[in-house]
Amino acid sequence: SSVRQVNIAIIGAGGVGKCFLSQLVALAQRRPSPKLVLCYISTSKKAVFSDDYSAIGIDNALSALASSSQTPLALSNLVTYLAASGSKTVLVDNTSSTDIADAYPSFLKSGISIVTPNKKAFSGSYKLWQDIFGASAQSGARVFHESSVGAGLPVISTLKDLVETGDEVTKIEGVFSGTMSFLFNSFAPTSGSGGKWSAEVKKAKELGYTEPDPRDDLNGLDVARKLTILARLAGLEVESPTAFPVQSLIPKELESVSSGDEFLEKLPEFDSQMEETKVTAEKEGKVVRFVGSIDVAAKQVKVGLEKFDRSHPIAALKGSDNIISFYTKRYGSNPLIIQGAGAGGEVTAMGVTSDLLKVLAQL
Ligand code: NHO
Repeated sequence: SSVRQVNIAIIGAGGVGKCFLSQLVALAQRRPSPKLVLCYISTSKKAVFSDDYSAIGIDNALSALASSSQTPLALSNLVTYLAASGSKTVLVDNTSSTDIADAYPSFLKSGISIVTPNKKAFSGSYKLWQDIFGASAQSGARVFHESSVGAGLPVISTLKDLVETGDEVTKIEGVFSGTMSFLFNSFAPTSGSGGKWSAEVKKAKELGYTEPDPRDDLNGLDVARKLTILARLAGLEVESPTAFPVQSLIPKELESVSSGDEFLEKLPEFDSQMEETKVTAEKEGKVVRFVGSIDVAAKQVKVGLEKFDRSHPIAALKGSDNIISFYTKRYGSNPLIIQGAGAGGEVTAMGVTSDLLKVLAQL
């Protein structure tokens, strides 16, 4: 690429954002050209930037944030600020904010490329999806979101390759949630008895697998968002992640508690419900798992609990692994399978960093 400098703006410095920053430090050292200039970084409360876009040291960005007294720019002002820098610019959205997702078309129309693990934009309304890719086609700004499904696993890029090379995807199925995978692999293992449901949920949160509020994983919506994204890439005009059947694992009584912490506190009172589901499967010699599937021909998407033989690849997953099977015309009855860690800061950030490399190659 002939571009000599690319400006980077980062929103979000939590579990994924911190890992992304350390991967960006290493990337800037390995690849001196184009020069990567961090010109804006913010969390929900603080920001660091200057009117002349001078470089914020990437390796000091977190301490600069901590000691900063600047507040984040309003999104419309951020678009204006970034668009006026005179350099190609990439926005890295490491939040799960809907407001930021809704602003993607504005960033893209102004020529600002986007890389993100945030699922909200791509699993929101179908209109937002069309606005995003329409704006990108119009301005030439790029948008990549590999980590919105399967963390760093090459799920979206593989599906795009299948579709763009003219294969016909008939079915996609698997375990799409690192949290759900971890929970069921440890709650209902193929051998041994497993732990208490509520204790495993707490552990998953401590390990950084869950969404900031674990209910966003347990209500099935996180998986529904991922399936919405894949279904759309496979050509289905899915209106929203609530437009198909999704099973929630949140006890009715806890649906309306105000905070994620209060939810975790009360969850042990409901352990018997999940225990019953597990025992029912065991009586059939099976284990229970939380899965999603897309039947492309029948235009059917669904998310929920299913029972599997202990020898089934879905039953035999380990840790927080995801498994995604693509059934296509070319691959016939032996699906193309992608498997590996599907949650955690480093692997999620890897997807974001590799997306950034793709944008850099195309600028
Ligand atoms: P955190 O740790 O809560 O950090 C969020 C940061 O964004 C904070 O710095 C906060 O101040 C900032 N922020 C929030 N709203 C803001 C706003 N309006 N303006 C400015 N700043 C704002 O969240 P994470 O864990 O770092 O996650 C970041 C994004 O990555 C989320 O969109 C999340 O969905 C996505 N993501 C995370 C993971 C993961 O493993 N942690 C995965 C994929 C995507 O594949 C993973 C996955 O799907 C996990 C899922 N729970 C599963 O499968 O179990």
